[in-house]
Amino acid sequence: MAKTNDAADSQYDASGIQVLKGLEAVRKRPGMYIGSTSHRGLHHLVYEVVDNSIDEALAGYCDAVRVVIHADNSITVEDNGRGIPVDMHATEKLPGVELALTVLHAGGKFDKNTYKVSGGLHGVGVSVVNALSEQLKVWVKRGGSEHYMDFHRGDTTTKLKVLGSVKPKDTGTKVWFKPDPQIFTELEYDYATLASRLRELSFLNKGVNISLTDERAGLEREEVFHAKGGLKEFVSFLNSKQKPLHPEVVYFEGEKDDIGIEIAMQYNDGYNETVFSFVNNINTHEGGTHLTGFKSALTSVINKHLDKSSFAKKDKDLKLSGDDVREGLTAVLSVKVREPQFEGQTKTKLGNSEVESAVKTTVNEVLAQYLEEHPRVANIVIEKALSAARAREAARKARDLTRKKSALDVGNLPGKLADCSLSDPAMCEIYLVEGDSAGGSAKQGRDRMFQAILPLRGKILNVEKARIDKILGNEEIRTIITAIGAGIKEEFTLENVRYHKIIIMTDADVDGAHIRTLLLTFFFRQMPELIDAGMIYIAQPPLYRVAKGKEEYYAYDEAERDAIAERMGAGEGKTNINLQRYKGLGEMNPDQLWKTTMDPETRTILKVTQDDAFQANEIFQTLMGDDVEPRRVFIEANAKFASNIDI
Ligand code: 0RA
Repeated sequence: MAKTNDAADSQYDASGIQVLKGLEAVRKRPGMYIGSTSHRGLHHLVYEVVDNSIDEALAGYCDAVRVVIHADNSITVEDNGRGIPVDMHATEKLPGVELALTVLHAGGKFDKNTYKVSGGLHGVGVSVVNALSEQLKVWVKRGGSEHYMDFHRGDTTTKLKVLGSVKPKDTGTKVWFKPDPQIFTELEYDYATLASRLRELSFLNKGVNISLTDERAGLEREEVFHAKGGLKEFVSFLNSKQKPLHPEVVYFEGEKDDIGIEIAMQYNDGYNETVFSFVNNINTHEGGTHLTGFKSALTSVINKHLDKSSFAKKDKDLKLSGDDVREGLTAVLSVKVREPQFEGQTKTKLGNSEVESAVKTTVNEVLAQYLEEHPRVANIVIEKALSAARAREAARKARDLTRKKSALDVGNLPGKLADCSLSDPAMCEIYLVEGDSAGGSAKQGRDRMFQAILPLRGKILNVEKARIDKILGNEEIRTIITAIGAGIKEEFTLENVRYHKIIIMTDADVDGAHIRTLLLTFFFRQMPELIDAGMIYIAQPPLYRVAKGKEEYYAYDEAERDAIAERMGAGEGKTNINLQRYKGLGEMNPDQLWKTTMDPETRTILKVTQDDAFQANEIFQTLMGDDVEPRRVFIEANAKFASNIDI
């Protein structure tokens, strides 16, 4: 590692973090480079290396990537690209491969033009993986030789050497690394998490073979991801649990103004919109200009087609909204942009304005022509959008009839809501509480200054299977929307959210897990911006109370309970220890609920984040779709919900 031992915090001056050179900075502030040092960051290491291989594929030099999870949770990533350069860099006096692995951001330095759009959410390069690995080894086949070197926590331990000769056309890079336990709090790789991202990459990079092998004892398995049809296969995969309305996936691939554009779409008979967008293989959760261009073109093309068609007479008063034309739509949009600007809460929103017009023009042209040439598909799409519009219209009329003000208007706060006194949303939180009795305790126990309580009775509607009119017809859901105050879907406005912490508090049993999942599904589908903004939380009520006389402690799992009991002398045969298992929130009195679960000084709340929208979508489909059995099995096995919904 570069010698920057004097690089302390004082060096973080106004001119920015660039002051710290070398990998010391990465080890000091790993979170800044890979986001987290737990599950997410651990997996990010693999993506960082794989992204480099995929870049080789994008540049046209690589068509196979192999990923192996070894028995000790170390990782190998191997590709058949050109191999990292091994020649001496003229000024830095180090071989290219050593530069790439020991200097921050060295990746593109020596090859800016051919090295394509470069993925990697943080774009940090393989040197970061090196810095955060206890050990890293690299083999490069290039120019007829196999080269090797290794590292320890970012420091070179074996200088570049030649191992032997290979056929000159046999080229590629193999990286093996072992994540550093000094850095990571989580060291176990999750096969499903890696598989999901690698599958996604194979869809996004047509024709590249990506294999994943798990060598860990008891977990042995292997999969090969390969999509000849690219996004077309992606959409078929996403729709595999749905009933498509037309057999063929609408597909387009091309280039405009130096921007690569690939789009695939297909309608199903459900009511959800599943539109994923990517920029340079990065999932743009928060959308951006490419998605805006796509959506506005879709709405306008379909409306234009409606005007021209024979539908126009009977539905001429209906104007299809964006939500209408996207009901039941599964689509993936992938663009390749040379200098992407990422913005937004999670830096996953594309800012480049030129991309909007390129995508819009392209979709306008291509889709209009497609609808002309495929009248049967066009009719199906328009029927679907019209029926969505009619449902929306009916829902609106029903609302207008039953009350003067819209039910979703904040002027009409629900009676069940015990609101807080403060009005600055940044200071305020709302607890969505399962059941009236726990709701009552929460109301008494809360700090009414900043904590609002909304008790929810019984199960809320499963939005995965319902259409907007039914969703809005459900009282529990309407109450939640009104209390939050920011609308849903297209009309959702983050600035109007009335509480910056929305905390789901359910019982620690199967029913509680189900209600929590229903609520998360609702937020995921109707207000995904809340998740991106990091405003959804899950309360952590204790499972046990351990008491002896006036002393009482709360435990959040069995191990903690036993440790506390041990400390109180359970092992010495003391019998006056009282162990209570809480079956529901209602068993706690207001004071206990405050102390254990609501007091910001002492409580733990888990923030709901969404690592992988694609995997989350699949999970919600499985959990909330028509099949009851997989849902039951999943919920019983995962009281803590799903591993990728990093809660
Ligand atoms: C810098 C320049 C070139 C390739 C690479 C890096 C490269 C890095 C990795 C990491 C994993 N696999 C990789 N494959 C390639 C361009 C080399 C050239 O100009 O020939």
